[in-house]
Amino acid sequence: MSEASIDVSRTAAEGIALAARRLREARRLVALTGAGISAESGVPTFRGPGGLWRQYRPEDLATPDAFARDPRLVWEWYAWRRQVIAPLRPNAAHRALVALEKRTPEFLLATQNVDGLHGTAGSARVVELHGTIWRLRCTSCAHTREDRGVPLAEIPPRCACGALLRPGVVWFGEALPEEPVTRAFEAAREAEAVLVVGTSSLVYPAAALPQVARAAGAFVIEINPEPTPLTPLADVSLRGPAAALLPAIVEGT
Ligand code: BJW
Ligand code: ZN
Repeated sequence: MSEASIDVSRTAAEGIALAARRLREARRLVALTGAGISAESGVPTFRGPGGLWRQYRPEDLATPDAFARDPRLVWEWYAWRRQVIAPLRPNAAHRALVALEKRTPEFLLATQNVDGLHGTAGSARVVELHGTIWRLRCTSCAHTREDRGVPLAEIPPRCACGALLRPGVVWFGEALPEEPVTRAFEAAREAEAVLVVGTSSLVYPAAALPQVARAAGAFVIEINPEPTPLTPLADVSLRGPAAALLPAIVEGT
């Protein structure tokens, strides 16, 4: 083994120990998760190798204009994703966040994911910043409904009022749901540490959450196999998959 590789592994071990200590000491914690935390469960990420955006253009599928132009095409994409996600199970990273929540006095998990796997794992203090793929919302009246049916009974699905239903997710150019965002940013301003797992840190306003926490004095821990725009701002950036690293820093505390 070269000297360089010995150095790298020692740095990684030190990073894990430091992250573990800061998580153990923090009484107020915020975790921000993205698609990468569900990657090892089998959920496709958006960007990067095999990411959803490599095959599809977001402007064709994840915008209000796209839905207005071709609701059937957009619904076929969401119906396919619902079918992919439905049988998938939470992984060790989701479970580590449940353990962290249980032992931390003030904890909030803000997720950008629409797959619902944090809830399935048992996380209770969760806000879904980009909504959920398991809720349908009417484009005309106030009706919403939880629907885990796979496949959907009709595409595109319709409300009893006759109007189209849409996926209960947040598309580009749409405002995020107010209450979850307010809760997340308030918690970020109060947090002693913020744990950022499996996100490219490219999509705003979610990407601003760790920046806000850091400006208010929080210790920033990032877990990601790749560097991101957040990496230079992080106090510890651990390079690797969440399902291995997250249990290590939670159980190592
Ligand atoms: C692993 C791993 C493993 C792999 N372990 N890690 C400022 C500047 C420029 C633009 C803007 C700005 N502020 C707002 C904007 C516009 C826009 C935006 O951010 N654009 C940028 C792309 C430039 N934002 C918006 O439009 C937002 N709305 C808004 O700002 O509204 C303003 C408004 C106010 C008032 C009235 C009206 C409007 C809305 C954003 C909605 C995003 N929606 C999507 C789709 C959701 C529905 C669906 O699922 O179909 O959300 S886009 C997509 O990206 C999805 C994700 O939640 C989001 C983030 O992606 P994420 O989670 O980071 O995934 P990836 O794939 O990008 O990254 C995965 C990462 O995991 C990688 O880093 C891997 O390395 C890593 N990884 N394996 C750990 N095993
Ligand atoms: Zn309706």
